[in-house]
Amino acid sequence: MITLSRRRFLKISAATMAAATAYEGGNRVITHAAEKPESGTRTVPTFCNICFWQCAGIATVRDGKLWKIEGNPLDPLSHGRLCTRGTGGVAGHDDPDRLRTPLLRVSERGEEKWKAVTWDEALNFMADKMRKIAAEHGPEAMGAFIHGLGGSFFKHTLRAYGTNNIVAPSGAQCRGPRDTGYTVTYGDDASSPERTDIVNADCIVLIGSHIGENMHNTQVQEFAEAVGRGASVIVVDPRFSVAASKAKYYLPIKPGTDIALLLAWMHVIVEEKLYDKEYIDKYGFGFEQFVAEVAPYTPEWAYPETGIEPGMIRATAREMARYRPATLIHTGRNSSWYGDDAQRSRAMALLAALLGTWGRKGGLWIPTKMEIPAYPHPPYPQPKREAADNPGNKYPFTTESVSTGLRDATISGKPYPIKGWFVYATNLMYSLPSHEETIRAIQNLDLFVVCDVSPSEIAGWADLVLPESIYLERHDDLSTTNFKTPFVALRQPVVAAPDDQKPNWWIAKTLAEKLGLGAYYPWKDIEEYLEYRVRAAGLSYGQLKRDGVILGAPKPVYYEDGAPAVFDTPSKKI
Ligand SMILES: Nc1nc2c(c(=O)[nH]1)N[C@H]1C(S)=C(S)[C@@H](COP(=O)(O)OP(=O)(O)OC[C@H]3O[C@@H](n4cnc5c(=O)[nH]c(N)nc54)[C@H](O)[C@@H]3O)O[C@H]1N2
Ligand SMILES: Nc1nc2c(c(=O)[nH]1)N[C@H]1C(S)=C(S)[C@@H](COP(=O)(O)OP(=O)(O)OC[C@H]3O[C@@H](n4cnc5c(=O)[nH]c(N)nc54)[C@H](O)[C@@H]3O)O[C@H]1N2
Ligand code: SF4
Ligand SMILES: [Mo]
Repeated sequence: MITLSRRRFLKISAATMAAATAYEGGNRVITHAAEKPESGTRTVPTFCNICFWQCAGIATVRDGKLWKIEGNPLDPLSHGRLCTRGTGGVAGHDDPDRLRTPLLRVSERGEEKWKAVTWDEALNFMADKMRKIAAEHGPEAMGAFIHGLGGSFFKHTLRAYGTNNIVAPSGAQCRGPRDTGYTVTYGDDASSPERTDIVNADCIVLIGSHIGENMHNTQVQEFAEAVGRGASVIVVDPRFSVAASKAKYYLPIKPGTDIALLLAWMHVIVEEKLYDKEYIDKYGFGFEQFVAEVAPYTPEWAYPETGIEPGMIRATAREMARYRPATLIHTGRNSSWYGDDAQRSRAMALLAALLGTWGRKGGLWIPTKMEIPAYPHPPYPQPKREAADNPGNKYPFTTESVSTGLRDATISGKPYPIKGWFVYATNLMYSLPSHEETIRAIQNLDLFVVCDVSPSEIAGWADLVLPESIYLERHDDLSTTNFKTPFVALRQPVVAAPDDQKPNWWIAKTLAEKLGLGAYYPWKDIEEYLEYRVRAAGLSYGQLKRDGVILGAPKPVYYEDGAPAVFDTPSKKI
């Protein structure tokens, strides 16, 4: 087995850096010759990037040094409180291990020998190789693995170049099966952040979701509140999680047997007629077939499967029904677990429907979003071949790209060869199953570029490593995430990047210009882009810069308040 040596990579990149710039260690203060060192305290609103939740925060700089970040009280996600990872985010700025300058490999892949190069050299190298790949194999032969909001400008450049082979961990590695399960049931997915009305729920069912440990800020705050007011909590987890320690009912299930429990719960709810008949009559389709399907799955049948006693299965089914529709069947998030995950999520979605909780207060709200027009750009060229990650629609129900599928295509050369990889903010060596297969795929590439903030394991394999400035040193695209309240948040630089790191938008734009695709970036700098978009939505950019967050007019999020009950399924019903 080929092992990864992050420590060696670190050593080399640090040695390269020593030659490239004089780095003075952890507490470097940036001063430009003519300027006086900054003194006093100032605050800058921005939003967090340590996870995808995008909580808005306010960062403080004291005497020119990044000091701390706290929640922005205007933010409906954080309510002025960040999680411990979010408050720790400032450490990224002074991280002595961070990448500092573009690095070009000077040896074989897998051997870690690098030279520091300028951005011009780095992006010329990348653009030349991308042109060659497009000429020899077509632009679709360039693939990308991109995680998070910071990748949006790279996606733009890659689409302008002509490839549709852009994948993300959200599909095969994270919430893909869940969103498939909910989409086949309701015609819409579980959303991100999840549409979970924890704050209004009287009964909360956590099936493989360890709120508190997974740190999703809004959910943790709402869960603490719900526990405080005595909501009934049912936790199903093989492991005694923190959430389990707060539960009224804790069901230590055998791993991988959730579907058996879910079928038995639904059996009890149907048999004892505890379901929401009115809701099912109005929105449901195929209820008779459903009743017949769950008939054999008694709690006695589920007991040896799950290890949960029949009495406990009945008691918890009744508890859920007792509080409906304010019973929240939490959708979970990461669901790429055992291979039956989409069906497991589908069963959870159906349980929620049986209790009439989708679109209901205390259940699963209907997301709203601030609509912000895009900055106009020429249309993308139409790729000549279908995306390589899901050939022949092998996974017909997936709502996301398939990251392992792009890797398979790179190994097999089928449905066509993939010759370039661009990897942004995802550490494939650890997060994609089987790093042996990832290494095999990498050996087939003509170009392999990684953009990261730190010398990740995957960066150790790249031909070219692009160092990004951390989120507290850059602008990004606007945050207009799905939520109960429409809002927009701005990320803006708090401090300058300490070395030769650059923001994603600058790298993506400069690369596009070198590829002759400058027409896709008709703006001079990111603020021109952001200001255009904010104004086009009828909002004030000045206000957004000052406050960090602008709330939109509230929209109904429950059916009873007028949220539209639309199901984009073949039957137009649940
Ligand atoms: N601290 C921290 N927080 C994070 C992340 C992180 O890396 N660190 N990652 C973020 C990301 S990307 C995501 S997607 C989320 C993931 O967070 P979650 O969506 O909560 O998912 P998991 O962490 O995969 O697992 C949740 C729980 O499922 C339990 N479990 C395992 N097998 C079974 C089973 O067969 N049945 C049942 N019922 N339970 C089972 C586990 O014991 C665990 O407690 O967390 C996010 N938050
Ligand atoms: N065995 C196992 N595998 C899993 C999971 C599991 O529970 N167990 N969880 C799965 C899930 S749910 C997910 S979402 C995936 C997540 O897997 P990944 O997508 O790999 O996410 P992270 O591990 O957070 O790695 C993020 C990378 O981005 C870099 N980074 C951080 N900030 C920035 C930035 O601002 N700019 C740039 N350019 N880079 C940045 C970090 O240095 C790091 O190298 O893993 C999946 N894989
Ligand atoms: S949940 Fe924590 S890490 Fe994630 S965006 Fe919010 S504060 Fe940052
Ligand atoms: Mo995830």
